[in-house]
Amino acid sequence: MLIKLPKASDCHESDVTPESFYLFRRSLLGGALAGIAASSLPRWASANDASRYADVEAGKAPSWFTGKLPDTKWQAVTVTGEAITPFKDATHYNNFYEFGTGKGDPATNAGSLQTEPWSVVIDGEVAKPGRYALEDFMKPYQLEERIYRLRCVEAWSMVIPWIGFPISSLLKQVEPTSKAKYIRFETLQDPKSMPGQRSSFGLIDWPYVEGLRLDEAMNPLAILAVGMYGRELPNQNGAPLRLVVPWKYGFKSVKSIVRISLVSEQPKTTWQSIAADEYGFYANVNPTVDHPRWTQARERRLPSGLFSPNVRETQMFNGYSDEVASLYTNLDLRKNY
Ligand SMILES: Nc1nc2c(c(=O)[nH]1)N[C@H]1C(S)=C(S)[C@@H](COP(=O)(O)O)O[C@H]1N2
Ligand SMILES: [Mo]
Repeated sequence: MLIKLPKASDCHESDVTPESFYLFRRSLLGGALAGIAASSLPRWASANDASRYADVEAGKAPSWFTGKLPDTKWQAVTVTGEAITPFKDATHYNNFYEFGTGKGDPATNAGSLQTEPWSVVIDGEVAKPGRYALEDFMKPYQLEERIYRLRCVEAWSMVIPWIGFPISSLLKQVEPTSKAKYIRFETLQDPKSMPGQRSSFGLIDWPYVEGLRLDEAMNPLAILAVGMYGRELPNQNGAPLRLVVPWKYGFKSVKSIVRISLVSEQPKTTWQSIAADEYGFYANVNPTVDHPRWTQARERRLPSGLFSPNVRETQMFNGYSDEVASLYTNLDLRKNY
């Protein structure tokens, strides 16, 4: 976010949407594409994997993930009329400062992140705290595909097909007490595998922390993701577990989560600590409230180039007003940016 933006252009080019970037139509997919015996599965369960999208690199999915994948509710939420960002862009243009501040650094460096074994701590104001191996943590949840816009505070955006489950389902499991008012998420701290945490880039007080009000976390759009593009999360996108809150700027969507705490006070978040006048706790996408150093009225939809900047108008709550505006009826969004 400590970046120089190209001068925002006023042009509104209609998006070019190469066919290959769209979801493959389900009717085109046979079991053969999935590399599995289609006859052993119900028809609707075949080929529900990375072959749904063009040019997806195969990963090394853990068995708990591949075991759950056939039962995924595909396209549980989607965007219409907007192209899905190519996998290559979504995985090579990243913000993950633990692996460097350049957009290509996470793809280059995140291979050092060990995602297996992985454990998640649930603590704070809950009836059922605990420390879980990720495969046990995931047991209760059915996976859903959520195709969401992702709008970075730096004024670029993508459309990403996530795989995850609603945070409301997690909260049902762990039973917040009446004192729980916020939920706080913490990224792994491991300087051995995260070069950004050992560099002299001393601005950030690791680990990366984010948070939501409890009613925001309960909103059906708020998910914890374990996959994208029909496969498990690539490390640079926050494997093995990350937050996705599509109506907020991307920095709220904290990656590689190891601790989830229910708390009574508003948590102090990483970007607030760095520059409270630029990055607020709420961070709702809002085209009418500019960042002190640039406009938030428009965004570059990736892929974006010099000759096809692919600029579009930013929408209130990133286009999710119908679902989330009611959370903020009593809040001054100019003060609570
Ligand atoms: N731990 C951690 N989480 C993070 C970040 C980070 O630097 N560290 N960057 C955030 C920002 S600014 C954005 S835009 C999104 C980017 O997610 P993506 O790389 O999957 O597109 O991750 C967010 N989550
Ligand atoms: Mo961002």
